[in-house]
Amino acid sequence: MISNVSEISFLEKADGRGKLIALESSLNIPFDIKRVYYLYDSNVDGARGFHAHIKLRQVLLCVSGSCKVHLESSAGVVVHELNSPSHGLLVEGVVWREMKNFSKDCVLLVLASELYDEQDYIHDHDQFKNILFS
Ligand code: T46
Repeated sequence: MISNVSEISFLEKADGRGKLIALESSLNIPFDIKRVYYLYDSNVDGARGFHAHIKLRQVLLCVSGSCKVHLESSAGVVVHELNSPSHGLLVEGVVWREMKNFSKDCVLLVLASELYDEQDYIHDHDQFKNILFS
């Protein structure tokens, strides 16, 4: 099972008024964006995620604050800190994710390639491992 995680940077349009970043399907986001959601007011001592997806492709970035994203794939577990609106993570294939260490002001923005589908989730870690190494 192929899984892939890569860092992705976005071009800032900066001028005397501040900064702007545009996220565009099939340009700087390598899929058609079908859904956008954001996690905010997350418990600073809490954790979210604890699942993998079968089909979903995502880009995750913090438009405010920071958090850590633990990603487990065939390459092992890698922890990424998201702390910039101009740097995100592209997550594709079967990757187990856990989000932790949320700052109080964290707004984690997620761009997704599919509409919400509970059937696309793997919540059982053993099942995830079986699929990953099948
Ligand atoms: C992911 C990480 C980064 C919806 O109704 N629509 C949606 O599009 C989503 C994403 C969730 N929900 C409902 C389902 C639950 O009742 O919102 C509630 C919280 O969702 P969940 O427990 O899945 O949240 P996280 O933070 O564990 O995971 C979410 C995404 O579900 C997941 O795709 O990769 O953020």
